[in-house]
Amino acid sequence: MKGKIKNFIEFVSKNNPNEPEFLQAVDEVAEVIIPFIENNPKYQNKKLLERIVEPERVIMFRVPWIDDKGEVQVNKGYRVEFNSALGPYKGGLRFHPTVNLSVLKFLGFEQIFKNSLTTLPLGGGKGGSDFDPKSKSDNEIMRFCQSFMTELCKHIGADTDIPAGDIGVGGREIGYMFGQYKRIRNEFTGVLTGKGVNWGGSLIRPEATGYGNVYFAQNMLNYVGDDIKGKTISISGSGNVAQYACEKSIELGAKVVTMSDSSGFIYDSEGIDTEKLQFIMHLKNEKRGRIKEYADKYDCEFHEGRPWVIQCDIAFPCATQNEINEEEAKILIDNGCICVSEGANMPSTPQAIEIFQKSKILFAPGKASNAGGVATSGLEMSQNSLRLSWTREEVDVKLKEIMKNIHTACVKYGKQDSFIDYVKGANIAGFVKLADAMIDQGVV
Ligand code: NDP
Ligand code: 2IT
Repeated sequence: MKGKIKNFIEFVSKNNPNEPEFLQAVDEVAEVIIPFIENNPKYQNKKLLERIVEPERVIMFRVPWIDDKGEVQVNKGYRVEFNSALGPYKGGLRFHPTVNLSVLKFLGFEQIFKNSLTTLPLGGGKGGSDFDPKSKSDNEIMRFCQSFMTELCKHIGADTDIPAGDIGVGGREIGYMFGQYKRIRNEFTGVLTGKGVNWGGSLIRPEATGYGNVYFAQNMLNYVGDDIKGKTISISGSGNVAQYACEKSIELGAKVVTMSDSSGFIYDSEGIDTEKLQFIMHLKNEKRGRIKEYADKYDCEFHEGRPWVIQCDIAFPCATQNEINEEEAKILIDNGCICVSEGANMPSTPQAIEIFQKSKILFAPGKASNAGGVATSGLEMSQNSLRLSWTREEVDVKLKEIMKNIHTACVKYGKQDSFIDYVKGANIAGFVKLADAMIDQGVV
């Protein structure tokens, strides 16, 4: 078995040179799915995994724009349309200087399995640009988004490919891109999700990834007779996912002691309360400032680096990929951490995951625990098609139900003698639905 997995990884590596993040994501899936296929003849001799690792289509384009000084700038634009067996391509857009094909292929690949887990009719895709939105004016952001959409609008559509937000892409960027799409295509459709609630967006979509992650953690804890109430929580990041993971954690009676950005983290031993969280939301969403300003205002600790050195019962990594390494995983375990639920995509390195699993703590991979965001995007698409909007409560009930169902699916396929292997559970549950659809649809 080890040989089969090794051969497969070598094959993918040879076909996709210089794509370490993509390979990391494929490796995690292959370790689980190759043995599963070995035991299930139905999935053999169809080259299913070989087909899944090859995107159906990759679009790369030039994004020229003019900055406030009148100078021409050029960025790279991408959309990876990975798999449409379960529905139109669906997944976010990331604007960050670290964006490249490897990063977007890892995200698109993860998205296929995640979207399958949501139980909604969603294929997988991802896109973005190496554009850095930091310290750009609103006008520069608008001109960039318009140029980006001028090309992207040729490739997407409400029944083809429906992008949304991710790092560096929030309500403001979605608004500018939607405006340009509508202008060029002369169509008011649900071509993007994460739209403003006045023009087709869904209530709870901004909250959904963070809330969904907390719901997933609560499901894991409840399953072993525990509860989030009274727990000390460490969160990384201070963007969309982190903010709403913090809000829901506070609401459910936990104490959140850290948040971070790329400069460092704040440690508030008293706990971040609702009022302090409002300060962070204003700081990050309106002022676009640095998290250090929180430490200055509330007179608490600020440190460079990542928050995993702080004692916590639960960790919610909500910033970016590979932000918990082996050493940090050991520190978390030594400090008594009992649950890690990934809000970000692939925030734990493979070595860190191994530590968590050996320690048998509750560990949820992002494709399961952060699926609430894209699931609520799916609900936004449903509302757009119906041309009506559901209340906050209606959407929240559906989100909770979806997270519970994902948890149940993970337990079904991941149950071991003494713990639940959520990595195995999520990968197999995601794969089965996808593979069945691919078999039904023939070799395409
Ligand atoms: P935001 O842009 O709103 O926030 C990102 C946060 O992470 C910021 O605090 C940012 O700090 C920090 N960050 C980003 N890159 C790095 C880095 N290289 N090193 C350290 N810190 C970093 O993004 P989101 O909250 O939307 O996304 C966070 C994570 O959640 C990503 O992994 C994303 O893929 C994932 N995700 C998002 C979903 C969504 O609906 N938005 C859905 C599912 C997953 P700074 O401001 O200093 O850059
Ligand atoms: O990683 C993700 O799931 C997202 N960034 C959200 C994608 C979406 O289409 O809502």
